[in-house]
Amino acid sequence: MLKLYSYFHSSSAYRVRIALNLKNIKYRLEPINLLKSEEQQTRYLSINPQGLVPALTLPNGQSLSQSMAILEWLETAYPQVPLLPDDPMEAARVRSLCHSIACDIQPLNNLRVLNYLKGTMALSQEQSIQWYRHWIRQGFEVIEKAMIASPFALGSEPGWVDVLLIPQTYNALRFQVDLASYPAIDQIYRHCNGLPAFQAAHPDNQPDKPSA
Ligand SMILES: N[C@@H](CCC(=O)N[C@@H](CS)C(=O)NCC(=O)O)C(=O)O
Repeated sequence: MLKLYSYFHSSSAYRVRIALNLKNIKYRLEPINLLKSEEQQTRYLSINPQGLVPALTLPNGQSLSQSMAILEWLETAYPQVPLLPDDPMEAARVRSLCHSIACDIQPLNNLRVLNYLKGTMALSQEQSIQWYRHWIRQGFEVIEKAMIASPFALGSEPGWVDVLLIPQTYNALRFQVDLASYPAIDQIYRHCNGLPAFQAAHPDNQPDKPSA
């Protein structure tokens, strides 16, 4: 069985959880506690030398890292429920939107970046939160304008844009970014969160979520 190394709050792991669920692929969850720096322990570094979640291991022992590479592999290995359009131009547009989240928002707000800002750069908690919101708002301004379909980002079926947008919107709400300025994103978020594949991937429903 596939094993997904995941942390309940990790938006990158959340993407892969959604994609696996949408494709009805069974997997075993292997929690990696980022708050205990388990991603830096030797055992995990042998699976992903970058020390980031997610990672996916195959039954033959091979491992994959980087959520976008994992999503690409899932499209090839499990094509039955496609999450990317067939048309090359449409698929490129989807990748472009996804990269605007995966390359231009999330890396600026990653835990190690926030720790560096608060530690080495001596930013206050409030300043680091402003930083976090700034990059989400800047990204969402553009993504909002590209959301011209419903109920999913690209129309009647879920796809990669939803797979990336829902975790990023969850993070926006965690940091009190008001979605009133992004009504299309808000609508897609609400719609997806009503569906079993997205619910099962939600941070609140992960076995490694600490009990209150
Ligand atoms: N580009 C990577 C990003 C992975 C990433 O940043 N993971 C975060 C959680 S969302 C992480 O493991 N952070 C641990 C750390 O910063 O030490 C991907 O898409 O998989």
